[in-house]
Amino acid sequence: MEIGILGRSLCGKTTLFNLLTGNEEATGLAAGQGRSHQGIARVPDERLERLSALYSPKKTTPATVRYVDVPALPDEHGREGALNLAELRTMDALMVVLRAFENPEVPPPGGSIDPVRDLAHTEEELLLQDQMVVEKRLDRLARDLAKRRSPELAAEQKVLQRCLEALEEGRPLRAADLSEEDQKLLRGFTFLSLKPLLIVVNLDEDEVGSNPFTNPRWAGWIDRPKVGATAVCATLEGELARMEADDAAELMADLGVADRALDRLIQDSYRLLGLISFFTVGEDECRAWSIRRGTPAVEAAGVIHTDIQRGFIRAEVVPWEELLDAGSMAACRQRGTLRLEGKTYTVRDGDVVHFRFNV
Ligand SMILES: Nc1nc2c(ncn2[C@@H]2O[C@H](COP(=O)(O)OP(=O)(O)OP(=O)(O)O)[C@@H](O)[C@H]2O)c(=O)[nH]1
Ligand SMILES: [Mg+2]
Repeated sequence: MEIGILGRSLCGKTTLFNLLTGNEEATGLAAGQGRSHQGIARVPDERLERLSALYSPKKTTPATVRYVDVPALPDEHGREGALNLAELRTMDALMVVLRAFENPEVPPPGGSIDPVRDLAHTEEELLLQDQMVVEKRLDRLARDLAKRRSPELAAEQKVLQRCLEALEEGRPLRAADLSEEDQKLLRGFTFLSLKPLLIVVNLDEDEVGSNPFTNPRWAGWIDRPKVGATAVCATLEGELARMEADDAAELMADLGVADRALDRLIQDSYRLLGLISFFTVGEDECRAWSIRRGTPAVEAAGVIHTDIQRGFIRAEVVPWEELLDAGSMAACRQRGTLRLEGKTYTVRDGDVVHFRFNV
């Protein structure tokens, strides 16, 4: 599962991407018009940490999110170009970085700092792209339907007309009222405005700890379906990342910041992708595995190994809190809280699972 990072030039995309993934790509004006970068972030999960403290395993493996830092394309006039939309089409979700920091060394696009304007600018480009794709397909459909009757094509035309209406009204497809079936029909178009969107405001150092979204100008942007919103100060996060844990905690206390914005950002990304985690535990490894909400046990087994899926006998399941409370899987069995589940059991977020299989 991949999240594409987009935004106007010099809003801090690469800076944030480096912090999220531990990559060390060049940033700022000196980076020039870059190419895109890929990297992986570990999803912070207190549940896994606590399970790991119980088992002291050789290895602890968290869930991950893959980020792709997609630079704006250059144009003939200067740095600020069109968004690199072709590359974003294959992403599962988008993260738009909006500049709210002052920095005299790097001029902001549009000549001033205005994150709401920049979001509108970005969303407009996504809508325009989608509208072009819809119109082209509708033209084609009209021609084909004039030649022959086809219930499938007629159904597609109907859904696309609704999409066009939404787009013309300035509504993204993620906010259009589309059924599961409609969405399945639309999958091949890889519409950009249909993808879940994480709005990230890159705060000024002076604004650390503040919530920019209380400003009424954000109304209508953040309270939409499949949209997440969070604020972060990339500079502060960079400093915290370089500090010892004690010093970082002290600085955060001084600034009145309760949690690590970067951690929250990764967790929000994970949620936006529609992912949940189940755990496997043991002396060798404690590990978080990613599945979509609603995944049956037999498919969850397949995420670990196809052999386990093929030879699935049953799943032994206990919620993570119960395992911590009892102290071991054996103790859970004694207490009667370890459940035996079959192939169709829907795995829940935070389940600790031991699969019995036979190959
Ligand atoms: N003061 C301040 N500067 C920042 C912050 N975040 C990023 N910068 C600076 O802004 C400049 C641009 O950052 P980048 O991360 O390269 O921006 P970008 O969006 O990747 O830029 P392009 O890829 O060229 O579009 C760099 O010089 C960063 O050091 C911030 O929170 N505060
Ligand atoms: Mg960049």
